[in-house]
Amino acid sequence: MTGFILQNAQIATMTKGGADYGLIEQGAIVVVDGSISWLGSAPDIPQTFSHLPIEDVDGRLITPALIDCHTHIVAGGNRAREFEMRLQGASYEDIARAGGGINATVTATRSASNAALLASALARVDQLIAEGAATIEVKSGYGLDCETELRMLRTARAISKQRNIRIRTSFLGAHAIPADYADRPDAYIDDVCIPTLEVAFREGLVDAVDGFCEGIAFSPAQIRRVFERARSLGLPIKLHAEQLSNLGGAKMAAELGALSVDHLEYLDEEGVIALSNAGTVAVLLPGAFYTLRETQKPPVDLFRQYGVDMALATDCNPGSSPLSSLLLSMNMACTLFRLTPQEALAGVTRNAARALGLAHVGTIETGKSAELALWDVTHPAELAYRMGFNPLTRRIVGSL
Ligand code: DI6
Ligand code: FE
Repeated sequence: MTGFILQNAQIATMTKGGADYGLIEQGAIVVVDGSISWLGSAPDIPQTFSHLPIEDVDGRLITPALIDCHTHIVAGGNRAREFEMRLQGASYEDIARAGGGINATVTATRSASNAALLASALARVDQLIAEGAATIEVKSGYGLDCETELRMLRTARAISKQRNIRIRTSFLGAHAIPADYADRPDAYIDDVCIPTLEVAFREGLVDAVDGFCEGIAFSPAQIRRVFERARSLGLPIKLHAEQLSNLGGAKMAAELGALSVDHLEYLDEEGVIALSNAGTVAVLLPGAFYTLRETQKPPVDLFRQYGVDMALATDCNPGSSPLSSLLLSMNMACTLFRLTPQEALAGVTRNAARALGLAHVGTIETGKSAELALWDVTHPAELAYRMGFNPLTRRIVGSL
């Protein structure tokens, strides 16, 4: 048995029901073979661990390693030109309808080499790792043809061969209607999206299935067909829903047992109740809200009232959220959506794990994987409070 003890720590366990971050002051964590074997007050460390090396962390804060549960981190090119166009008055939807937006990134992704796709993704992944992330969800959806969707998913898997990070992939074939199917979204779903899902699944490239349910993308009925195929393959589902308008996508996804529904600015109370009944996580994406200068806020008070767990993610993508900082996402969620710093930290740890269906990470508890972040702060609220400052001392991800 190999292991070590971290002691003289302030531990934000983030366990459910734990009052105020589940804090343990003057705490110790015993890590054996990559798992948390014990945690508590330093004087109580059991004798059986007395042979393990001890590291004094000088009163620093330990949290679960961070989890980014919604990214489009594999993508070709960038859309800085659209940023300029929006500053001159064009809306995100205007640009999408004129053939820009997601379809502009589709063109760039199709023409990018595998090496270029991986290199640009790794630059963004490294930013997240530098902030203590140990798990990143990565979506396809900028291929919209079989070959490029598979290349995106293989690139996502390749990230975890290059870096010490867990990657969870989501197949997002139903992200946008490609130009060659412009007026035939149903044909795209039947002829491209579902067959590509089947091929990707057989190659072991898919951990979950996502979609974009919106006026500029797919209807709930179209997404439902993709989800029914996903479920018959035994794959979990999640959905971009109610970002720009309320089409009822979140309710449909929740009724099919979705792990999460994401964005949700336009979700109504009926939708919130559907999430609550299904135990579906609400993933908030303040980077997209900020970038698009949205004014409609997600229904945070209703999520609290109905006990819907809120996760937070970067939505790292070249169009609506060119953001690769979870710490800044936390700050934005507090300032823009009025989350508490504790809710923000739960959003990138415990609830982000739930949004990905991962039971063994996201909190600091006996038996869970020892995936930890060590911070040079005196109180956990500091993580959400600062902007553009990274107090990470170290990431501990022994078991990955
Ligand atoms: N919603 C988003 O925020 C991203 N995808 C989606 O369905 C945006 C993707 C992009 O603009 O490239
Ligand atoms: Fe997204």
